[in-house]
Amino acid sequence: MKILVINGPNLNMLGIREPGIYGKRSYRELCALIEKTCAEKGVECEIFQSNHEGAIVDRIQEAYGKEDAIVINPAAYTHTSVAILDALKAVALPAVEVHLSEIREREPFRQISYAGMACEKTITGKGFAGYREAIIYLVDRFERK
Ligand code: CA2
Repeated sequence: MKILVINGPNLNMLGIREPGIYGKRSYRELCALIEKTCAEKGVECEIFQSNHEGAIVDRIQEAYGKEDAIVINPAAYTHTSVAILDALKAVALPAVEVHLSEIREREPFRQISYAGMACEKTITGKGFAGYREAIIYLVDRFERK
């Protein structure tokens, strides 16, 4: 099994600013946790981060026929991007949406998630642990099939 983990704009800045919302740990530490979780579960993973909406759409399309599942934190594009929603729908891979913060308790503009409409599960407000939970969920789902 191969899992694609996609992180959207500014998540590469983790640990540098806004530790009160997103925590003190760096993006490298997040990648290390993702890789460790995948290794523990015996699955391959690829991590992709981009600040560009079109690059994220391209990477989702590339997953078709290549990866088995997607974990996605589209960051700010969560709340704006119908293009990312359409790409997720087009490839129709099982996907889980992750947010570090509890978006439901934040500003009104964060209350809509377009990408989430194409995801079978959404995990919010659990910090880095949300990625771990998403990976375990997708591996268990794959193994049940
Ligand atoms: O809670 C999440 O994971 C978010 O997807 C993070 C996005 C935000 O726009 C979403 O509403 C919720 C923002 C990621 C920006 O990350 C930063 C990292 C360091 C410093 C500033 C921002």
